[in-house]
This record gives sequence, structure tokens and C-alpha cells, in this order.
Amino acid sequence: MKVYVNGKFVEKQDAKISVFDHGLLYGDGAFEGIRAYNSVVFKLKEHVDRLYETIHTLMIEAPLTKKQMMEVIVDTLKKNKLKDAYIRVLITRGEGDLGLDPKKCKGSAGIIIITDKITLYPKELYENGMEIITVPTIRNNPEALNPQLKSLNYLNNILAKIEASNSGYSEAIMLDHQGYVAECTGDNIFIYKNGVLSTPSQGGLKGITRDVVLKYAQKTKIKTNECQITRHEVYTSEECFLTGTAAEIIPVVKVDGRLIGNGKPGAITKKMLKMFKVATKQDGVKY
Ligand code: PXG
Repeated sequence: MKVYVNGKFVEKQDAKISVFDHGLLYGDGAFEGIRAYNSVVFKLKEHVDRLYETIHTLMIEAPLTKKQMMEVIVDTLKKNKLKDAYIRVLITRGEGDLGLDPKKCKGSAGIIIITDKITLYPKELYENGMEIITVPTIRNNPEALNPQLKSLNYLNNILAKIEASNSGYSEAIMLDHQGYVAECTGDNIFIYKNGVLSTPSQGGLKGITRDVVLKYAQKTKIKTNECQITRHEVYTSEECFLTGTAAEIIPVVKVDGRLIGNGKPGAITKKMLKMFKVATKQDGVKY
């Protein structure tokens, strides 16, 4: 497997950066998780735009222009001869000294790692739905560390993941600083009730898969609502599902021990899954 590191393609075992890189020392950097399906990089432009929005706020200098970045991502896929892949793109602050000061860093690093398909959850969960819980760790307050920043510091989500997994669950709901449902550790959450598909308006990442689902629902005349959502509203929903690049779309059938609907993946969830499969083959950059 060839990895792109700072302008060079190297073998996996030679893909290394300095231990003085602030990406390692402080989680000072940004990343994206992208997928390619049958030689189409799904929503490539949207992912690269989001990556560059994160580094803009973090004031990290881009190692490549957006256009170059998109080209290098495609080159990495071609070099590895992969039609289906999960792509991890990182931009770190670069090498500095043992102090926080970003001004002392020499220049950002760009890294592209590719793996053949990843399946985040077991196949049967996609068919039968998963059971999730709410965990004590709340999502970062947006005025402390905005959830729109896909930074290399994922400890907030990792702490929640640890809590989920300690209790025997593979995914968890994280509440926001006001106690409303924000999102899951690596996915957005949707609920469906009385003809309306709702997703939290605040506290979580505005996911690209989330956006695909919202746009498709609107196109097919399903009412959508981005709003504050309570746990009670999740418990009493007819359907619930999670969305994310890694997870794709996964049905949820039980939350904190409460059955959702009839405890089986619902019709709207199945409709979204079907749409998503079609979209992933069309909606992106072909190579
Ligand atoms: N919320 C969070 C906190 C995320 O990290 C999503 C929602 C979904 O966004 P997209 O744009 O992918 O629809 C993400 C992204 C993992 C993993 O290993 C998950 C993500 C990113 C990196 C790793 O579970 N999800």
C-alpha cells in the first residue's frame, strides 16, 4: 500500500513523520475520512472544502491548493489500484518545538492514507439495526472547541466511545452542553416521526452524509427539520438511523433500552439506504 507523505509516495512501512510534529504532540491538525465506491470518490469536493475550512480556522497553512489536494487523493487511489477504498487525509501543523506556539512550526504536513474497504459495524447490524446508549461525556461546547472542526484531537469522541464500549455497545449518543442530543461518536443521528425526518441542528458535526440524506428527503417530499432534539423524542420516534462516511447509513432499533418503533429498521430508513447506495456510485469525482 502506497501512502502519500509530504509530496512523496512511500510504502506503508516507510510512511513516517517527525515526533516533533504538532499533530502528534498536540493533536494540532485536521483530517477527513472519505470513501471511494467503484472508482468514484464520493463527495470529494465537499470533503476537501470541509478540510480547508478546518485549517482556515486553525490558521494552518495549506500544503497544497484544494485542486492539487483533490488530484493527489485521486493519484493515491490510482497508484494503489483501488476502486473501493476508505481514504484518510490529514493536514498537521508540522514540525515545531516542545511548546504550544504554532508560530514555531516549520510548515504543515499533508498525508493521505488509503485502505481497502472498512466495515465499521458487523453486517447483521445493518440488516437488523443496532442498539445504542447515551453516554455521560457530553460533546464539546461549540464555544470551546467547535464540533465543525474535524481536528486531529478526537478525545471528546474517544471518551464517549470508551464509555459505550465499556457498557457493551458499539455506538453512543452524545448530548450537547445544554442536554440536547448532539450526535454519536463518529456519526450523525436522525429520527423519523409523524412524516417528519429530524436531525439535531446544533452540537454536532454537519456531516456530509447527513447533508446527502437531508437533500434526498427534501427532493422526495419528505419533510425535514433541523432542530433541538431531546432523548424523549428519540425514545418515542418511529424510526432512527445514523449517518457517516465510515458507518454509511445504519438503522437504530433500541436506545437506552427503549424500543424504537416496532424494533425493526423502518421504511424511511430503508428508503434512505437504497438512495445512498445509488448516490455513492454517481455523486463524486470519477477516476
Ligand atoms: N460526527 C462526527 C463526530 C464525525 O467524526 C460524522 C459525524 C459524520 O460525518 P460525515 O461527513 O462522514 O458524514 C463524523 C465523521 C470512525 C470515524 O472511525 C468516523 C468519522 C470520521 C473519522 C473516523 O468512526 N466520521
